[in-house]
Amino acid sequence: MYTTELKDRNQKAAPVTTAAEDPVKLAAFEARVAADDFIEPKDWMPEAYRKTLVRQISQHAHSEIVGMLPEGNWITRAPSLRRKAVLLAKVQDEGGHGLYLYAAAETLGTSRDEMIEALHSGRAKYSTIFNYPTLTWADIGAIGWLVDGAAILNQVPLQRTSYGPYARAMVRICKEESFHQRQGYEIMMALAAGSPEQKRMAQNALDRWWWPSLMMFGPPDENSPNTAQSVRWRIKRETNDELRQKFVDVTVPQAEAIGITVPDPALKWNEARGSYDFGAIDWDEFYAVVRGEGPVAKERVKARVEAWESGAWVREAANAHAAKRAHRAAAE
Ligand code: FAQ
Repeated sequence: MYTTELKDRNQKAAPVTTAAEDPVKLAAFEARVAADDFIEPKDWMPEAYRKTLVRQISQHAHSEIVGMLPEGNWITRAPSLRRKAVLLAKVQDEGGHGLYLYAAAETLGTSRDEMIEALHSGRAKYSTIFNYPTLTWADIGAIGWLVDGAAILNQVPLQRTSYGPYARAMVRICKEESFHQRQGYEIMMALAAGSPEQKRMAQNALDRWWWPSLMMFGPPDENSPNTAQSVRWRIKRETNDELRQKFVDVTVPQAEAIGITVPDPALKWNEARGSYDFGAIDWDEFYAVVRGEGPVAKERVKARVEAWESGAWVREAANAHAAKRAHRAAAE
């Protein structure tokens, strides 16, 4: 459904450096990025590049593990054994994505504990989309179809992001997200072709998840403080608005194909642009959710903190086991 296509972009932005940075090293770094070389953990990099990567990758990792919660809510209530097994596998995949991403961020010199602490204390962000509740089974379809669909469009270009460990983590993640998107769409197809009540459920889920899905791509380019520099460093390969437009163009025909309606009266095919025009996004809502005021934001962070605290014994046992093995190995 989605292809691994890339668009080469190099937006204009002033280089961000600190006074202490060696201009020769900086020039060599910029040249490697411009030549589409991957930057690796032990390579020299500007501090601002490192900082941007830690910010983006750790936020991405947090999104994956917080993103397990809305769907986890439906594992015990999935309508059949098959649906339950598939959903279990999907939620488990998201945990794996978090793991690869935390590991990629660690290669930049930040520790897992620091990142987790930032999430728990509210200093770190995670995607706004996971602060909305999953009210019906159709929401599980809508998340797979729309949320994973949006995530793939954002992540396919990241397979060519300039930082090697992040790019490589994305390859497997994209394959799995592709399966997730299809399973979500298949749930929506089944509901949309079901009883009138099931079809209403599918429509209602689309009504509630459509606009938050468009917000996932971040603020409009003119209000995105990080995009220009990140595109210049080839951390981001496409801008927020470019990806959002792609998402609308690919998703509207999918809704039409199963007979449900995108809740946007302003949505209209624009022949000249070869794209859909769409209505205004409620950016006040977006910023409120970013500030932690989403409908279930407190519940999400509380669930993560509780999982961390109740899992302390596992970390202690693993550490004790590792220490015992190290001690034995040293004695041999
Ligand atoms: N939510 O200047 P920009 C998934 C913040 S994974 C919250 O445009 P940037 C899989 C942004 O951090 C979903 N905050 O920032 C799954 C910045 O604040 P900061 C996550 C947002 O970084 C599916 C400020 O606004 N995907 O769904 C959001 O250049 C199903 C200004 O924004 C990724 O993280 C938002 N939606 O662009 C799992 C992909 N948007 O940090 C489970 C990688 C913006 O300066 C179930 N990340 N902000 O304080 C990216 O591509 C970028 O970081 C963007 C934001 C596009 C998210």
